[in-house]
Amino acid sequence: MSLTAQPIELISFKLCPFVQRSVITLNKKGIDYKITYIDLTDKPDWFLKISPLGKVPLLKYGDDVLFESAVINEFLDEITAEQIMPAAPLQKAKDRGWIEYLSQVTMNQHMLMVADNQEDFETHKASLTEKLQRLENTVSSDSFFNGPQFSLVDSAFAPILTRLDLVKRFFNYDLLTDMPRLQALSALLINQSYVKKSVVEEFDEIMLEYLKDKNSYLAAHSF
Ligand SMILES: N[C@@H](CCC(=O)N[C@@H](CS)C(=O)NCC(=O)O)C(=O)O
Repeated sequence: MSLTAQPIELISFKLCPFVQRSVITLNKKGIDYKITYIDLTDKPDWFLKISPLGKVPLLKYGDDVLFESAVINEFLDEITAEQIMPAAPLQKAKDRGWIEYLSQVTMNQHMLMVADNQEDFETHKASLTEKLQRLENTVSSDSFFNGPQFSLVDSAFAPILTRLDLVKRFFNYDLLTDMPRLQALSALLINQSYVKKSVVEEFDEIMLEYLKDKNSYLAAHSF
C-alpha cells in the first residue's frame, strides 16, 4: 500500500460510475484509502455542507475536500509515484478531452439503462451506439485506450465497460457487436484486479434491483 501525506477518504455511492473511476485509480496506484458510502436519495447534512454540487465522488484529503472525478484522479496520480497520466502536453490534452467525452457516454449509458419506455430506450441506444462507434475508431489496437500503457482515460472508460458487460450478461444485449477494438479493450480492462475490486461484491444484485425500481425497459425485456 502506498501511503499519502494526508489520510484519504472517498465519499461514494455503490452504483456510481464516476466514483468507480476514482476507486480504479486508487487501486491501480496502490493508495491506502477509506471509502464511505452515502445514500444519494437521502444525502446526509455533513455531505451537503462539504459537497459544492451535492455529488459523489468527493475526496477528503486530510481537512481538504476535492470534487469532480477527473480532478480527483489527476490529483491522486500526481501525489503518488509513477504517473499514469501521460506527461506529454499534447497527449495529456487529448486524454482530458476523451475523459470529458466519456463523462457524456456515462450519462448516455445511464439514460439508456433507466429508460422506462421503448421510445426513450431507442433514442438513447442510437446516441450511445454512435458515441461508442467513435470510440471504436479512436482507441488503440494495442492493449489500452492509448496503447500499451494504462492511463487515466482507461479509469474513465472501465466503469462504462463494466456496465456494458452487466447488460450483456443479464439481458443478453450486446452494444459492442461489430466493435472489435472495444470488445478487446473491455475484455482486458474488466478482468484487471484493480477494476474488479472497484465495485462492491454485490454490485450486480444492487444494480438489478435499482433498474427494477426504475421500471427499466432494458431490464424488463429479453433480447
Ligand atoms: N461530473 C461529476 C459527475 C458526478 C455525478 O454525477 N455523480 C452522481 C452519482 S453517479 C451524483 O452524485 N448525483 C447526485 C445528484 O446529482 O444529486 C464527476 O465526474 O465527478
